[in-house]
Amino acid sequence: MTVTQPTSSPVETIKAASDLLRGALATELAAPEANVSADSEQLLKFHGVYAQDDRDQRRARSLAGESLAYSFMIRVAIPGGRLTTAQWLALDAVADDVADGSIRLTTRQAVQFHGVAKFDLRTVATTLHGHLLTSFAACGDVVRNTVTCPELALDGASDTRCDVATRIARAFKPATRAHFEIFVDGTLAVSGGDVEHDFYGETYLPRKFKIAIANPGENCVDVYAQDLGLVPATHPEVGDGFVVLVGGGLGRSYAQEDTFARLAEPLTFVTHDEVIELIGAVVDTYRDLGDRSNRRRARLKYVVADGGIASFAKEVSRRYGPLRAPIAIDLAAADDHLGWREQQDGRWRLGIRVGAGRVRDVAEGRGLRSALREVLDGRDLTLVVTAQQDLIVAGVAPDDRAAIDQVLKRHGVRSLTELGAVERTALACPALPTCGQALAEAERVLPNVVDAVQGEVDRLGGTRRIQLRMTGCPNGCARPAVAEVGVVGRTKSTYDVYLGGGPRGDRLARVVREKVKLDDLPEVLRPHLERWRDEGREGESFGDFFDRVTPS
Ligand code: SRM
Ligand code: SF4
Repeated sequence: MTVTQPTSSPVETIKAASDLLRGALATELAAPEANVSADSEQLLKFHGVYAQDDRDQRRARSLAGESLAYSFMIRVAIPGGRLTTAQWLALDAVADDVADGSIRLTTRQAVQFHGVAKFDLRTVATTLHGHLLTSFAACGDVVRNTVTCPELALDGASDTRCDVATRIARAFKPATRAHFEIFVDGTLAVSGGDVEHDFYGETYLPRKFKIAIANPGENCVDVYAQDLGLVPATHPEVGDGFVVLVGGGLGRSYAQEDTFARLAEPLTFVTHDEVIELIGAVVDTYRDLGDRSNRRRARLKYVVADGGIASFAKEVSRRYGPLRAPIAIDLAAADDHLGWREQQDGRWRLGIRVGAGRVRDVAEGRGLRSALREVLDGRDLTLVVTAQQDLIVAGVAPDDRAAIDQVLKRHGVRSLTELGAVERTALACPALPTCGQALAEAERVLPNVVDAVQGEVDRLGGTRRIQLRMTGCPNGCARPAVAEVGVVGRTKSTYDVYLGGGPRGDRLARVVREKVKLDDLPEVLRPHLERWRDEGREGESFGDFFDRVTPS
């Protein structure tokens, strides 16, 4: 594989000059301004912090000659999405004390706070640190939060399997003490003693690097959408381990035609003991071969796509040693993990649907946030954020289920039987007003879009499920590129409509209509849905049907 590295992008220069992610952060965070410099915005990302402004206020403020309404988003990396009761309650307090009153569960099992003032960033970081949580490396050009199927994290898996996300987090968390010094301790050590891992070096990775671990049986984590995916399997010769997939990623840019969504493909099989070293070799390969000149084409998927998987495998094996051939995997449709399920230890867990991942109250003391506080009061439970932006409350004693149901009901949290089929699995990214990249609305209009799509599904008669995912731009944060119906922001008032992904997450959806107004979405979907009703095979999902009958 030949590598040419022309001029580095400006972010590469910022990283190189940052003294391992310090830059001028300490000074700028203490300065009276509400925002930070553009260079510091880039470095803040590594610390899990995004500079944002309230886009609803942009126009009025600019007309009034006022500065933007700056605030910050903080993302907390939670390996496998697993939290203790004490950790959840600490996050709940942060939501009120310094954020906008909501806890936002993400499509990668993390938690975000929006609307945090610059001067409160350290308070949040200290609180997180006190509860063995951190925002460090939740964003930035590093190995990100590893997503794990809740089934592996909660039961049905050996310790070695369910601990992999934590082992990955430990192995690939940057070594620099910058975060602790700047955000937690407040005292900057005299620099020079800090050494970063070789796989990062002073300029870290070309871009973000995402890992997910699927359940052997189903694909709730969208394992094909990852830079590196692990699928537990048993090898006929070496026993238990993982099939390793590489080169997935869903973001693309309207402005740059050589960007695209791509599914990961099999690279090798590793045992549990080998997995960290193999990931290290893939990360090394990416560090060396990833594009550092153009951030839009800097993800691993372009290295794999441009050179081909065979050439990529050769590069990895140069750094790792001979690679075993991968074995076949067969992932079924994603489980949404919702409702009451019995655990292997005889306790129960409840998967609660959280619309677009936004945990908040609808009135003072009433709503999901308050309900969860009440549920956790006097109980020692485990919580798991899912990759579908939902929350599982686990470890419930069998005779305690009714009491928990009552608390949720009193707070207006609807049970599984009260949810519509479309609503049950619909995802949306935050988009406006917080996301600086949003071209159109997503989370805020999701309930209306769900109603519109549900209306069309109801017209078909019977009970059918369909998977809807919506984003405010083609970066694809709610993974619309692999959905049965993907609605992707194109302009302020229009969306591109994608159809034909599927619940197994192993196929890319295809664009069927561009620049559609939301009011026209039912009309665009109707003929496809009617054809599914009339010509679909018994039990065939909409995505599978669309893919079967639509020539590519
Ligand atoms: Fe994302 C950037 C939100 C999962 C692809 N994503 C952003 C930013 C930080 C906007 C920005 O750069 O200024 C968004 C913050 C908005 C806000 O106000 O909170 C944002 N992404 C999210 C979350 C919160 C969406 C959600 O509804 O939950 C997810 C947080 C995950 C986490 O906990 O780490 C989130 N983002 C994803 C996913 C899905 C996934 O990883 O499973 C993708 C597609 C997969 C992929 O990476 O290809 C995704 N986000 C992007 C991209 C495109 C990257 C690319 O290389 O193509 C961007 C833009 C960028 O990085 O410059 C982006
Ligand atoms: Fe923002 Fe686009 Fe991601 Fe939505 S998909 S959160 S609009 S970057």
